[in-house]
Amino acid sequence: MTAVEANFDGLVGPTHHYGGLSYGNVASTASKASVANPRKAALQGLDKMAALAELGLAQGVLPPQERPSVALLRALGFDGDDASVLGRAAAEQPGLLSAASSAACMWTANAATVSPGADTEDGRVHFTPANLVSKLHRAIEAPTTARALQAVFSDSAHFAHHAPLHPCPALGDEGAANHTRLCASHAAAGVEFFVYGTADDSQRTRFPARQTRLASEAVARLHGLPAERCVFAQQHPDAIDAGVFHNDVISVGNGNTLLYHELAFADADRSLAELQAKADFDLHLLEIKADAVPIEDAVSSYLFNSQLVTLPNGTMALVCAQQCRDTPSVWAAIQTLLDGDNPIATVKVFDLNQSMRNGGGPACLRLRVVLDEPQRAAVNPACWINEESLQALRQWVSTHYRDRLHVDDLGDPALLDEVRTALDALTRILALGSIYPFQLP
Ligand code: SUG
Repeated sequence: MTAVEANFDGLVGPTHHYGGLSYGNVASTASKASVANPRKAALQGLDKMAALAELGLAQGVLPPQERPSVALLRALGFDGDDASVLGRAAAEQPGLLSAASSAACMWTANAATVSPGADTEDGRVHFTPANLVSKLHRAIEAPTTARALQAVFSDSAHFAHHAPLHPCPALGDEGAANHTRLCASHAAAGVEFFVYGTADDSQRTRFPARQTRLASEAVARLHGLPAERCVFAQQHPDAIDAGVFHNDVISVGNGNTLLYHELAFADADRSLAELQAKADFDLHLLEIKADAVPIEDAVSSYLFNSQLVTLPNGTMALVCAQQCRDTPSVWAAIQTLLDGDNPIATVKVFDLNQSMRNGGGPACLRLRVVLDEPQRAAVNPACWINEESLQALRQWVSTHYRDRLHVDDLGDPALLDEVRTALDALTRILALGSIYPFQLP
């Protein structure tokens, strides 16, 4: 049986803005209250999806969530009709309104942890939506994410959906951003590599460590992964304090290759030896030294948030943000990789600046789902990216999105109407049925 790795990118929602909501994510803090361009953000994301589909990769799309979340604001005591809720929140608690309006679900690497059928006990693809408890604006994503994933991967013969872990700091779970899978080929059983920031909810870093070991272990158990094919490694605390809030900001794996920074892991030698021991294939462990790329350059360029993808010809491409080309140490490191004895043969550069300014690079924007042929055939067909869906989605964005959005605009009741009109149309384009709160009875 053959299998492909599909990338499901998050479609950037119409309320994309810079709220400064993610303490510990240096780009988010630096961009606070600057003017965003939601239309450009969504089109930049679609351009990346189009290019990966063009390379011959299986590319899907996941829908954005309904924002502002009037339900969150009501639950926090703002009442009256929708316009009054927004107006009061804007006047009294603009930070809460920003959290309720965040388009952060675009970063689908945080939507869920996904284990391919080749790795799981029952042969099904297992999904656990991330609870994202570390940040209010992200924690509210989980219930709708769960519904969206079930709408896209609905056939229970092929797909198993778990509930998000109980939402509490001890079980902080940020999904696939802290998880990668190494394998000889996508169809073969792999080794699942879980990276956590802290063992439980004790905090030993200046910036928050968002993922706990307890959570990663629970996900591995739920997915029915054999212990002899799982590795749990701790993130280096200095990396977290340099702005590495998710492990995918400092390492990326694909197939038999793991690309990582010297400062990625707390006990790198032990963790990587365990990884090599549990893999029944030769691993390419590609370490980038801090002398070559200082951690600050790694964080500002998002080198390790590049997507590492296997092309149909069997070589790998590094799909990076243009900040990598603009950072001399990083661009030099990429040239060294391309010249080296490893599977990475090409680099593709993308302008994802709208997302990057909130700390979201190429790999943040995608959720990887490995699918064998029957599983691939069972995916909601309207969620695949092809010429037709791209045209419909680009047209949809151009019709419904603003080209300028600032935190001060979020209380505008017209924005809520625009969003609902847009999302209603989107559920038809992506054949999702009713998944949004405003569509539910
Ligand atoms: O959770 N930024 C996101 C970025 C997530 C990146 N994902 C991965 N590394 N996989 C976060 O910090 C900023 C929102 C704002 O400030 O408006 C934000 O949520």
